[in-house]
Amino acid sequence: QQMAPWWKTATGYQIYPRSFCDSNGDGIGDIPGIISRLDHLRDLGIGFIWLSPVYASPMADNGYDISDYRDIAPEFGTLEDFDRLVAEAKARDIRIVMDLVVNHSSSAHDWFRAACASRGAPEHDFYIWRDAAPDGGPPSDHQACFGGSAWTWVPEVERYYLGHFSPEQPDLNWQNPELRREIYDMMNWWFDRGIGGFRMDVISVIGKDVDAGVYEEGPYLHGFLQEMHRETLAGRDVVTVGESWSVSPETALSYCGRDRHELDMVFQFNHVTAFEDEVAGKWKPKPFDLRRFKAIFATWQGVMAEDGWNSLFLSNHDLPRQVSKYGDDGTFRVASAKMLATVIHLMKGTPFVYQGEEIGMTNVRFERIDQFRDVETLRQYTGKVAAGMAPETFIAGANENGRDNARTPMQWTAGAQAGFTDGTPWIEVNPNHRTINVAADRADPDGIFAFYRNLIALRRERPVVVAGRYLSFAQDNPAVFAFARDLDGERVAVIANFTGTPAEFDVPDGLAGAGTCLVANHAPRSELSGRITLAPFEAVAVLLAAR
Ligand code: TEU
Ligand code: CA
Repeated sequence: QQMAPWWKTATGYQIYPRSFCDSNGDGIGDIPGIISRLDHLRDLGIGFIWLSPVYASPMADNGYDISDYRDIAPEFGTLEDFDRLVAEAKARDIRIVMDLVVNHSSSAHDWFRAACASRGAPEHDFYIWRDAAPDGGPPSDHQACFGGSAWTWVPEVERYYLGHFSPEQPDLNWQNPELRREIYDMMNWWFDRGIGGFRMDVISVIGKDVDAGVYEEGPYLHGFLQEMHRETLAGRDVVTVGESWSVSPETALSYCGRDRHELDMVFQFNHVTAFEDEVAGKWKPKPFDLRRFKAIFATWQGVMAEDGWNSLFLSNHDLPRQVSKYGDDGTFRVASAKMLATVIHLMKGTPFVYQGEEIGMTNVRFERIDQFRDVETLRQYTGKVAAGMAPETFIAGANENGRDNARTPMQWTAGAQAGFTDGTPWIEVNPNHRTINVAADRADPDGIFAFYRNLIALRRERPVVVAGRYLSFAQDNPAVFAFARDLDGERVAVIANFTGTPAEFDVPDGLAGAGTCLVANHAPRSELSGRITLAPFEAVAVLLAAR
């Protein structure tokens, strides 16, 4: 029997370095700070860290704008610090997965500087240039993700360049083979330093056909990914996760099917975008509907049943805090944080925990625009308020769905600045750190951290959690998420109440039986049968005795 690769039994943990732990009092989290907290992650039981970008960068988008792919930003540390992180993590059985941001570079990259100086420079073609429209305006009306035109005029070369995200993030021209060679060499350089893989930022955009107006999942995408695999990934024991906001159940296996030789898995956002407005996006959320949410997960579990592999997450550095978004960050904060974790961690795939999630950190409530730091929030604010939106309305939306919710500092203690820094943090700490913090949660045997540790250990120890077939139940129930996992005659039944009120639930035949309670955030249950009453946000998983 073939052993599952390490990344199928491991749980990932995402670190947003700027907000994790500051070692030198400048208010910015850094690599020595991460090293000082590795024992926290070892205790949690994770197998790898996805490290958001630590490369040299002017930080227009907190490192998703890279000016040197082979150096570390001074505020985060040095290459020696990075090597030490890899070694110290390895000593704790943790691998370091880096963020690969190669759809665009920073406008401060040497390549871009050369590209702007002359049309004749070899680097000019590393970027995407178009002539002005006949009226002198941009070549198309394509809008940048963070607001405004995606095209910026450079007088020296008398052309516009594409910045699909922002002008500080000029898109790299993947059509240029020398550019691709540079990227593959750089990836190999990091692999040779001992990293465990890459999370690939907006990878579905690299194959774009700009003149056809096709940005997502363009015609060149899979050719590039297959070439990248041949040139860097083949034969290495690493993990790759491609981020894609456009990937669908129909296209998913074209990235991670076993015969594709591209990626191991994708981060897909169908469960996020389903509740966003088609035009206004996350700034105009739709009401949550558990039936739709369950159907999306069931579809993805089905797509990856025999081939490919799912990544499992509700949170990252671009999303609101999951307990605020899908649970209850007031009365039932602890119960609902555990309930959400139960559902995600017991599906088939590789779960990703976002820093602070393991102690139930919540959204923050800012009152003034000057408290926000995120480039997307600030640019959208300018655009939307200029178009007539009331500032309070925008701020309410940003407090609900904005990216800074995930970026307030990690709450280590109840003390000053949550123990994140001895100085002034680059973004305010959430005042609720006085009650919600690592020290308090870890001191509680019934805390959220202890619960996550149990879930993560279950995945390491029980093959049914890794490889079991996923079966949906009670799909029409608007309050309860219920499923089973099956492997070699073993069945785990999972039942979760997604609401803050008690839920009557008729246990379906497939989930009924007696056995061992593996997970419970309420009184443990070892028997499931007939009509049961689930407490608010109750979640339970029972390993049913053979039936
Ligand atoms: O995000 C991809 C992306 O499309 C986001 O802009 C997303 O639409 C937005 O965050 C939703 O609010 C990746 C990174 O995760 C993000 O942090 C970067 O800003 C972005 O790429 C550009 O590199
Ligand atoms: Ca620092």
